Amino acid sequence: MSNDIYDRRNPGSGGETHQRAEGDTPVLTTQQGVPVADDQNTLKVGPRGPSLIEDFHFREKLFHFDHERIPERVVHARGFGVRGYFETTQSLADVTRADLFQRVGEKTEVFVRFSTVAGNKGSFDLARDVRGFAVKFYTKEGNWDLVGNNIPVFFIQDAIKFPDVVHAAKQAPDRDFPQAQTAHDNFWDFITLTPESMHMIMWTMSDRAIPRSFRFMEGFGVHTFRFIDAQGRSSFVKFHWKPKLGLQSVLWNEAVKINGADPDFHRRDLWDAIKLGDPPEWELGVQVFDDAFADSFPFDILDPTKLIPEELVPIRIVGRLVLDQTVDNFFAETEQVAFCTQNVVPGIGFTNDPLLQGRNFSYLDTQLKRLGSPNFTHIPVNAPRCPVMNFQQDGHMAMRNPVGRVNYEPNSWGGPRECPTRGYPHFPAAEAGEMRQVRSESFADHYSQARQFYLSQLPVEQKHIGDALVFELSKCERPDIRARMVAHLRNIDEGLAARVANGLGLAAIPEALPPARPVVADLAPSDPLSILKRLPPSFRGRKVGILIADGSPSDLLASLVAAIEAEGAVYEIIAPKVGGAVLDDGALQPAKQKIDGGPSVLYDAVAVLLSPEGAELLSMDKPAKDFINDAFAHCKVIGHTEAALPFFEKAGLSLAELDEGFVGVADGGKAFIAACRNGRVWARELKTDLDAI
Ligand code: HDE
Repeated sequence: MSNDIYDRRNPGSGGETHQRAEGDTPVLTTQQGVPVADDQNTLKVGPRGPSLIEDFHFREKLFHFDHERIPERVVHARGFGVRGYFETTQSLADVTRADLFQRVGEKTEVFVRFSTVAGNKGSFDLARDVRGFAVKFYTKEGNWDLVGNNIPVFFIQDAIKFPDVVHAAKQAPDRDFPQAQTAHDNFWDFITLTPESMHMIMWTMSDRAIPRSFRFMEGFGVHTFRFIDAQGRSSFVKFHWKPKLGLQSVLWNEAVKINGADPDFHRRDLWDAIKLGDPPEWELGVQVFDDAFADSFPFDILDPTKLIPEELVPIRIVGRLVLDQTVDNFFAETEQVAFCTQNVVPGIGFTNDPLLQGRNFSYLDTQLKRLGSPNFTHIPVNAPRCPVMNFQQDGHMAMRNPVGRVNYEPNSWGGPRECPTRGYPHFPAAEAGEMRQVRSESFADHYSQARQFYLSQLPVEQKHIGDALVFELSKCERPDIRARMVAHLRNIDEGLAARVANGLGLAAIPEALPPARPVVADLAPSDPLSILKRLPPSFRGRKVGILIADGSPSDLLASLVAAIEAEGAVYEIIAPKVGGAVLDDGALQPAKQKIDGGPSVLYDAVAVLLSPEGAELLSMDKPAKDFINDAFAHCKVIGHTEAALPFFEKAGLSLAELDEGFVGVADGGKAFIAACRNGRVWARELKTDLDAI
C-alpha cells in the first residue's frame, strides 16, 4: 500500500516512525491510534474460546461496522456524484448580481449528483424513472444548489402532495415491492386521480426516462426562479443544462436487459468517461423573462407542471459545466452531499411556486435526519469554499470550532457583522391576499402541454410513449385503473388513447374525463421537446462492441479501432473467452468481455469481425446469437465481415432483409462510422415489433 493511499484515508496519521513496520508498510492501528498485533483472530481463552470482551480492537472494529450505514435518501436514494467546474462564457451582469455570472472565463468549482428517484440505494440504474441532476456551485459568495431533474416539469403542483406521489410510486407498504418502477396499481391509481400529473407522465413514458447515460441527458431547474440585478431589479428565470454530446436514450427492451447485464450501467459509463479522459460537458442556458411575458403566457409561470417553450423565450447560453473528476470516497462525498433549494447566493431568489416553497422547507429537514447533526456543513463536500463566519456553535460532531471569547453579536470584541450592501438581498415582492387553502384557477389546464409534448415527437417516439403506457398499465391488476388512464389520454390525443386501449385489449374506449378547464387551443409543436429531432450528427462519446473469435482479421480490427478512436468513440472487444482470441496473424487479442457478459445491449453499435471458422463456431453459441439478434431488434448499426453473414443467418436473421444498418467493414470502418452517426435504424423497429403492427 502506498503512503499516498494510507495518508489520504487517514488524515490523522502523521507517519510517525513508531507507527511504521518494516519498509514502507504502515502499522494497522485502532481508532485511538494503538498499534494492532493480530487482526485475524479474536482474543480467546485457549484456541477454541470463549472469546473475551477485553479484546478492545475487536469490539471497536465491530462497533464501527455496525454503524456504517446512514439512512438512505427518502427519494433519489441511488445516486452517483462527481466533481468538476462551471465556466462562465457570457456575463449575466445585465440581469443578476450573482457573482459567479459576472466575469467571462471565471471558473467555479462544482459537485454534481445524478440519481434515480424511486428506487432504493441498491436498485438498478436503468429503471424507467426521472433522473435527478443536482449541482452544488461553490461560489465566492457561498454555495448555490441548483437541485434539478432531467425533465422540466413535475408530477404535482403543490408540495403538500409530495409524500403521496412518492408513497404511490415507491414500493407498497405491505409487501415492499415493486421496487424502482412505476408499473403497478398504486402509482397509476394516484396518477389517474391526479390530472395535473398528465404532462409529466408524457415525459416519463417517453424515452427521456430511460437515458443512454447521465452524459446524454438534459437538466432543468424546473421552477421559475428570480434573478436580482445590482440595482435590485428582478426578472424571472428558468435554468437548463444541455449536454454537448446531444440527447440519447435506450429502448425499453434494451433497458430491461441492461439492468440484468450491468445494473451499474450509468455510473460505470460516467466513471469510465472521466477516467478515459473524455469528461462530459453541458451548456448552462437561461430563459429570462419579465412580468409582461408572464402575463401574456397562457399558463401560470408559478405552475411547475408547465414549461416555457424555447420558441417563446429563447435560451441564452451563459456557461459550461465540465465534470472531470471522480470522487475519492463514495460515502464521504456522494452519500454525504446535502443539497437544498434554499441554498442561493445574492442575485438568485425564489418565486411563489408552491412546490418550490415546500422544497425550501423539506431539504434542510431531511439532511438533519440523514446526517444527524446541524453540522453537516462542516463535511468537506458541503463546506463552502469561501470564508464562513458566524456565531453558530457546538452540536454533534462540530469540526469547525471558533477560538476566542466572543460568540454573540452585537459585541464590543470584534468579529463578523452583517453587511446590508454585500449581504443577500431578499427581493421585496409585494404580497397580499386572503389566507386560504386553495389552488389557483390559473393552474387548471392539465392537458394542453401534455398534448403539445406528444405532438412534438417523431412517430417512432410517439410509438415508444404508447408502448410504455401499455407496458406499465398492463402491470396494473385493476382494470378500472387502466381504463381511467385511457380516459385521460383522450384529452391528450385520440390516436394515443386508441393505441393504448388496443394494446391493453380494452373492449371499448372509455369516455374522456371532463377537463377541469377547457383545453387551450392546440399549441404549436416544439422541436426541442423531441430527442430524435435534434440528434447531433456525431458518434462521439459512444461505445462499439466488437465481437471476435479465433481467426478474426487483425488488419480489419486495427483499422476499425482506429476509425472508432478518430471519431472520439470507444470500443470493447468481446470474445468466446475473456482471455482473448487468436487473430489471423497469430497474435492473441485479449477481450474485455466474454460473450454472455458483454451482450450487445451494452453498446451503441456493434461490429462482428468473424472469420469463416469463427462464424461457424459462434453459430452454435446462444449468447452470440442473442448478441446479434438483440443488436438487430434494438435497431443498432451492425458492422460486419463478409464471413459473418452465415452466422447472422444461423442466428435467425434473413439475409434477404438486411437493411442499411448492416455495413461491411472492408473499407476499414469508414462506412460503419458514417452509419453510426445517424443513430439507430428506426425503420427496423416497425418490422421487429408486434406493437407496431
Ligand atoms: Fe426533491 N427531495 N423534492 N425534487 N430532489 C430530495 O432531499 C422534495 C422535487 C431533487 O442528489 C430530498 O436530500 C419535495 C423537484 C433531487 O442528493 C427531499 C418536493 C425536483 C434530489 C426532497 C420535491 C427535485 C432531491 C430527499 C416537492 C426537480 C436529490 C433527500 C415539493 C426540480 C438530491 C434529500 C441529491 C431530493 C424533497 C420535488 C429534485 C426529501 C418536498 C420538483 C435532484 O428533501
